[in-house]
Amino acid sequence: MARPYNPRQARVNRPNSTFETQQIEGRFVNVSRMVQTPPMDESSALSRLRDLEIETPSWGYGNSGTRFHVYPWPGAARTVHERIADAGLVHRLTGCCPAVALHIPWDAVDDYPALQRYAQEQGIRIGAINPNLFGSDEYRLGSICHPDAAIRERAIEHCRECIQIAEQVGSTVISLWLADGTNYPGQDDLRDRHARLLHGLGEVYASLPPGMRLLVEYKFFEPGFYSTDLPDWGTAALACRRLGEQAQVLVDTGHHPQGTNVEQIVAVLLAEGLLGGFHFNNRKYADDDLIVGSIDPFELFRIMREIAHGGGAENIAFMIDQSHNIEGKIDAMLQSVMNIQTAYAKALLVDEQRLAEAQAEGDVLGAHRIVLEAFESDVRPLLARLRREVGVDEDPVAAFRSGGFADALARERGTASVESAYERL
Ligand code: RM4
Ligand code: MN
Ligand code: MN
Repeated sequence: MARPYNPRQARVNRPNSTFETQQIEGRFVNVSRMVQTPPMDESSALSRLRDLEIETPSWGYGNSGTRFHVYPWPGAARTVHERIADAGLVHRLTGCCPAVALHIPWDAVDDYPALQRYAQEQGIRIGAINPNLFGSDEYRLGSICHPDAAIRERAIEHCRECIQIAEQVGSTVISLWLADGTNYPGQDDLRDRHARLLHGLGEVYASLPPGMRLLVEYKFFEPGFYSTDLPDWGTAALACRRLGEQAQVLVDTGHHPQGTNVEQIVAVLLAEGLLGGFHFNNRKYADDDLIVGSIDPFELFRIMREIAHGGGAENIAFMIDQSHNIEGKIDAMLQSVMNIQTAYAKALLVDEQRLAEAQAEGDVLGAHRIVLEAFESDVRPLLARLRREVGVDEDPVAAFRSGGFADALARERGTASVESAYERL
């Protein structure tokens, strides 16, 4: 039997919604972003592309591997200074990566202002500071959700230390991912863990200076295989709502179960003013941290379409979070950066006017074709023009490959041998 007709439900989010429903919606969502915009011309697309800044991760420049083996890469960065230097090279080759994210204590130094000066010498700045709440024996049962209050306090203290580091290097973003979780049903009390989570995040939030944001990252599994304490965007959003305006959600594109509609999460977080930033990478099965857009470029396009369409991109931190097991680090980072630009350029070409009309007319496949048209456009000439205008090579990967950089780094740094956790036993 057909469900009874509910006029309010039928009107929600339709262009002809009544004043009453608009008011109800307006309390929660930013209705102004629904205003139609004309199709974008090339120079507007270029200026939006020029504004797109991508932050690369220090940990993406070093050797990394799986639990089976770490294959060393000739010339891979070994120290924080080498990681920053590589991020600087990526910026020189692409013209759009002016910041590098740090992971503490992986990138810990004694003198942070000196490290910031070093980054400046490399032509970049230090971006998000990532507290590391998993790389120490005491975190076996969690960090800020640990059953022992003394460990929880140490974890919170580490976050406070990271806030101070951020202040010293002039960064305005703390990017927090918790490895907290459990492996077996019954291992710990889920509601108690949630309470500890909110308390711990509250303590960290209270230490933020004005103007600094706390980006809360979620992940549905790993290293916890039964539960993680921040498993999804909903839990992260609930926490951020409680914390206040300086807390926003960080979407790592590899942190969802198979088949999740990531662009819809992005759309809702944008509408709610809760999208703080991204960790871009690509996945096939798990948290694979592969090159952005390498497995599913259409998903990347759909995500960037929400950014292009929604506006407000200036407040979003576009960060890469990937690690490379069998490939060259800098080459991989360049390919990720270029893939993000490609997806964004295509997303900017969606004919919003025609799409809104097709949607209003209920032209299901007409609307779909308009989105596909943009995805199928060849944006290489547009990106070549962008790169010429910012003074870099039209193909940064080709420039890296032919520029002798890899050989020079391999000569200078050699090939470090790295052992995996198993091999150390
Ligand atoms: C996690 C998560 C974090 C990253 C670590 C290294 O899976 O994505 O953002 O800092 O890996
Ligand atoms: Mn991440
Ligand atoms: Mn991850």
